[in-house]
Amino acid sequence: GGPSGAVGQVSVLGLGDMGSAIAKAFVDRGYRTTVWNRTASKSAPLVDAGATAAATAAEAVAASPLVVVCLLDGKAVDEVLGYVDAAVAGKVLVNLTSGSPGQARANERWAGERGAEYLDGKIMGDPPYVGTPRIMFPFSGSRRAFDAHDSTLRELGSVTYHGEDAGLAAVEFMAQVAVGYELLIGYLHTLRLVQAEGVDVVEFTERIAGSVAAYPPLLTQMGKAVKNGYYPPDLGPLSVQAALMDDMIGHRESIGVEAVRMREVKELMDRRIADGHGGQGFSSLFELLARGR
Ligand code: FVH
Repeated sequence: GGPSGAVGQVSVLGLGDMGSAIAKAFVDRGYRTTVWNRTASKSAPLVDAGATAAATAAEAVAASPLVVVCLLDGKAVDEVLGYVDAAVAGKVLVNLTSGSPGQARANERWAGERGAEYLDGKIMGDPPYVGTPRIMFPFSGSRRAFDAHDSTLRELGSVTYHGEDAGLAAVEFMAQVAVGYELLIGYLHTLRLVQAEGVDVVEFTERIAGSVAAYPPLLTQMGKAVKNGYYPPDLGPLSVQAALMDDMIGHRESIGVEAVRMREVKELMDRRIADGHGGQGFSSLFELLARGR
């Protein structure tokens, strides 16, 4: 450990549910941790655990070579960094706040102008999992800064590095969350069908959870098809799939369950077939999505 016996020094700005969990993880692992929060009372539990509370955000930034920011949103980050300003010189600034790739790139420019290095990170998981492999932290930005501090960052959970473009962690986060939401809205919508037919939704869910576990090889195959622009008949030829989709739409609507997304998929299939690609698979719909409507 370092001079104070600490394994390292880190400052954490923002002690909400997530920020507090992050600060606590560092304290518990022997880091000399300085904390700051707009509402100062939230630092009390961390001070009890061994952290040092800074009176201002600038003091917290000055206290450590590595500064982790975990606030509500980009607006909060802009506000807090606004009154930290030049104190970031020479620091590695790690922003874990949710936000867009554009916000991350703007933050990196802001840091660079003040002589700081910038890492953007996103958090896929909830506070109780901080410090376990169950929570994922994609990072992007300064490779040097990441290499210098990755052992500290890895204390928080499963860490991946996505490249020097500071926006790439946000890209990864938004894409991962988007796939999740797209899958989950389809699942919820299908529960409406299952329930309408008098099937127990919990028992159905246990079965579908098993089915979804078989999807990774299919996703891998479809990813390669999209990358190569060569579309084997995954899930069968579109000409066969389109007939099935008609049946599924007809059934759903016959029991009063809307089929809004299925109708969108069917329209894409019909267009792809009309373009002469009825022998290709579901992944070939990407060609229409790539061109937009
Ligand atoms: N909590 C979760 O499960 C999710 C998991 C995935 C990632 N998200 C993101 O993590 C960021 C922080 O989320 P959080 O859960 O810690 O959020 P809160 O508990 O609401 O704490 C918000 C903190 O932000 C401070 N704050 C808000 N506005 C300002 C501002 N204008 N100036 C300074 N600080 C601000 C707030 O301070 P206070 O209200 O205690 O004074 C909290 O410290 C977030 O991006 C999630 O999307 C969490």
